[in-house]
Amino acid sequence: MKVIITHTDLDGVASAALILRGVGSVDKIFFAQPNQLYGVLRKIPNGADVYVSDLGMNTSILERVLEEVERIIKGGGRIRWFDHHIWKEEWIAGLKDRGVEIYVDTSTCGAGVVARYLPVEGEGVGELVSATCSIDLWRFNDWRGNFLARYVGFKGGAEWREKVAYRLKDFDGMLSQDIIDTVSQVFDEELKTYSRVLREAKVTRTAGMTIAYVLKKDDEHTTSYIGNLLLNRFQAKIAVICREGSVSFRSIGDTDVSSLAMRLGGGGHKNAAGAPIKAPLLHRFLRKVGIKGPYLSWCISRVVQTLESE
Ligand SMILES: [Mn+2]
Repeated sequence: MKVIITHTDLDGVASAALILRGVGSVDKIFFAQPNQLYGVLRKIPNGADVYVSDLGMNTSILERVLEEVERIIKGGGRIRWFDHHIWKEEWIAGLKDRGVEIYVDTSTCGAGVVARYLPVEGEGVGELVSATCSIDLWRFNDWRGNFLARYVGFKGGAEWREKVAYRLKDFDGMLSQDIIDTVSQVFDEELKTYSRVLREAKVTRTAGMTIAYVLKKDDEHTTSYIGNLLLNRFQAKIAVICREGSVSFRSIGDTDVSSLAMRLGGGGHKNAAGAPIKAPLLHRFLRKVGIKGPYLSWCISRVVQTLESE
């Protein structure tokens, strides 16, 4: 059995597309958030041929992930892991000890790591990597990335993402009419989201920094744009995007949010990171019935406490 486990965003989907291009086809593609990785690994049978991409590690899942990869490999399986997030040396060593072939390279995006180390070559590969890194690394230097990120974000769910991965497998650098039409629909919705974010965002100050924060739904292709919007509009050092089950951080320049995320049990990059969070049941319930205030206050107070406890 051959499977891909990858992140849910453009980088994850593009990584899957490049793996498909490199290996032909697979039996199943799992799309996961970092905190869902362990749950997915548990479902993988012994002896499977597994490709993991664009998914980092964090201390809260490490031990359980090690157990699962050991089980899969001892059963005759093979695991190749491609990532570009910040890893501790001991995490890499732990996986290598269990036989995982791991490639971590922070100089590119997840799709770039797959292309470089699987490796995958051919027409359009460099273009797909460039467009993907443009969004994922916040370079914004390849306009096609803006289209592809929205194409991936058109619908939630694994079915759509898998369809996109197979479509991008043969990406030749051109945007098809189908992509352009889908993206224009997405963009209309997005503009509504941005106005809502600016209406609902709040600002707090701690440790001499302005922090802008907002609550948002689970669709995540807009996270970086919302982060950028909050940082700019409120002249904030850190933008905090709270959602059900997780929180994302964005910053500019020297402000490092990856250490903040790590202290909350997550991880990421210096200017873009995230962590799992679990609010008390009451707050989650109120949020579900449309009373968002307590959830957002709880989320930002967790972040502020963590920043102040440095
Ligand atoms: Mn990525």
